[in-house]
Amino acid sequence: MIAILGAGSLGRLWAASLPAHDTAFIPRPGQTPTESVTYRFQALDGTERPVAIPWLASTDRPDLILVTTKAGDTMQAIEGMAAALPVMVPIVLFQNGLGSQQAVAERWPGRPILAASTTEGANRPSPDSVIHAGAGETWVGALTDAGQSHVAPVVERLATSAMTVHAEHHILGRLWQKLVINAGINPFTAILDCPNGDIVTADFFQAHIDDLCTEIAQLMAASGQGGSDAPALRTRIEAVARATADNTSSMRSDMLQGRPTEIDYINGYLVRLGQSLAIPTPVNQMLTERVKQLSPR
Ligand code: KPL
Repeated sequence: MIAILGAGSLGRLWAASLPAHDTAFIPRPGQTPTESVTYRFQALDGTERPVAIPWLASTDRPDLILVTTKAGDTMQAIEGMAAALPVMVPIVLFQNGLGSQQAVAERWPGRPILAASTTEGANRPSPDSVIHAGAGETWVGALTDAGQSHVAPVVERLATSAMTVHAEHHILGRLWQKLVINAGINPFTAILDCPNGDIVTADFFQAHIDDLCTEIAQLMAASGQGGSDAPALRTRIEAVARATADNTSSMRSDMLQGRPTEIDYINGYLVRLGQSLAIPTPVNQMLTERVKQLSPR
């Protein structure tokens, strides 16, 4: 059985897409919910169906854990269940940004900790409905040595969802690629309160994007993630903003719904990395502060 920690839109997408009866949601510590998690699921082709996913019972023995919590909730959520989990059960982290994944791998170096980077699009227009809004791809790789031998079986298991899943030997590099996009789009959409496509022509974006990309390129080079210069990063950021022009970014969506954002794991991660590498990151710092001023955390 696959147990999913985090019943937000991504957790519900995987729960609805994996074979029926193979998934359960993990309750929060101290919670003993009885009813299943029920929602309407709209597939890519527009068809809708009801989904009912049980909560994991104390007698269940999951053999794979997917963690789909927000980055800021991840450590505490895993702390709450790790003691009860056999040490060789693989844990796959689906968090946005960077920082939370390394923290988990450092906290449990002997466990098979894997990370996933996904471009599947899912949203939750109401508490009891989830829409698979866009087909994407998911890459899975090991963060700890103990995770290496689990990559192929986990990929095979996740592929039973009919979503496209690949093994990725350089998962950190893959997470960096996504971080660049999120760092270059999300804070601008949150501060300007606009869909992704609108940032490209905004004065505020134009004023800061080149310096932001220079900071990110320096950090990548200093972290052994080189290969991209600042103009190439800008081109990629703008291409994704245009390709997802009508999207509300996850950060803007969090702000609009009064939820904490993941800024600490996106631009905030880059600021902390800059501090540890003595690389100044004034634009990342300004964006982090502006988003924090506007959001609940
Ligand atoms: O991943 C995204 C997000 O919103 O977090 C992008 C790529 C910006 C799409 O909206």
